Amino acid sequence: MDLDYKSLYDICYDPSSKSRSLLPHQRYVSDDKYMQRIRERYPFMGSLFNVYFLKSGLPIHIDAKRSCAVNIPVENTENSSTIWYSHPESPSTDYDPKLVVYRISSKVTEEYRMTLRKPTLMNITIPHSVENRSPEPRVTISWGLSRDINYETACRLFEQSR
Ligand SMILES: O=C(O)CCC(=O)C(=O)O
Ligand SMILES: [Fe+2]
Repeated sequence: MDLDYKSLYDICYDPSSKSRSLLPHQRYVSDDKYMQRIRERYPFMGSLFNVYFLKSGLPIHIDAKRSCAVNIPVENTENSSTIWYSHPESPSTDYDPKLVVYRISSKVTEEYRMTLRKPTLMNITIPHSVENRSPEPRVTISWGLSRDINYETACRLFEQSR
């Protein structure tokens, strides 16, 4: 994805868009010309995206209502990690309506960690968390794909639209 980071930064810091959204971190693509333009090129992107200002991070979770998302670094991701976990049996989950995720309380094992430095397609049906070690908020856009598109299909769609 070839992106204009100035536009994305402005979207994250636009105070007016918040009042139109469903939850504080959610935004409508239809509210922003630039996001609409990206969606014209990648029509399989969802109609909502999340703007995350994370202080310490996100708990271990799998996402509800989305199977994969493109995460875009906007500010201060350098000192943070996205961490992926495996679980021995089916995990016990608690729905968190504020974050729209299932928090995972059962035992998991860290498998992989990465620092978000460029737009990255993530399989968010696998347990994951975010750790921000910086004192400043970590600002990102997490743009889910249309709900019925799984990770393998998403990889293929991006491959085809190059
Ligand atoms: O910001 C990240 O690295 C991942 C955020 C997340 O949990 C998600 O997009 O589902
Ligand atoms: Fe997530």
